[in-house]
Amino acid sequence: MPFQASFIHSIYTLFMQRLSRAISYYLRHAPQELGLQLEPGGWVEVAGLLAGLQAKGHPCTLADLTRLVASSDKRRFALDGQRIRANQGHSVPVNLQLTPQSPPPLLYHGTTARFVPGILEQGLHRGKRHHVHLSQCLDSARQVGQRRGSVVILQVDAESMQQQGHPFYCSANQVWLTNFVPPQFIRLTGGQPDPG
Ligand code: HQG
Repeated sequence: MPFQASFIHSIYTLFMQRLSRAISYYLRHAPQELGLQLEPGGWVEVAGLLAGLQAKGHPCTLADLTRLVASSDKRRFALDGQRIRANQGHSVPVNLQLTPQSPPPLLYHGTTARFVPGILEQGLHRGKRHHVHLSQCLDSARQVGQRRGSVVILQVDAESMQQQGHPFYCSANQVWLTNFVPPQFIRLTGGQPDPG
């Protein structure tokens, strides 16, 4: 790529990363800061989001937003006509209209070494979010855990949990969600990445 094109590409990539972080924040944690209220499912009007972002110094066009939704590695957002939402990860009250589903027998949670003693003693808590987030594959769990440093991957016996009455939900971007994972269902893994 010629130097000038590569420079513009890098600037645009940075712009999109910043935009993604801003939209994650507003749609999951602070819609009121943009004067928005989440509808059932977590939806807001695209026009309201664009206007709110503009007012907060994150100007973006509908084309930027569409590209962001399509290119998000984790499919963090969804567009539905004139509406947009974050698929999961909220801390504000919202009814995501999830229905309980049967999980795969094993799920994984990526975390960091310093949290492990507390988790093995008290279980996995949802913290400020609505749910504990779990992944179907080791690689996704590894990426989540790496955000905080030295990664440890925990294996969750989802099948036994479900048999004992713990509900599971699956978000539109394939994150498995549950309310709490008691310690007896958690095991340390070697954390080897998926072969494929
Ligand atoms: C830990 C990102 C001590 C837990 C990611 C985690 C994910 C405990 C942290 C999504 C504990 C909470 C969610 C206990 C839980 N003692 N520590 N008893 N129970 N923890 O960010 O799962 O990129 O709320 O292990 O990729 O890390 O934003 O949850 O480390 O999908 O789209 O407490 O956020 O998605 O941290 O991440 P978080 P998470 P995005």
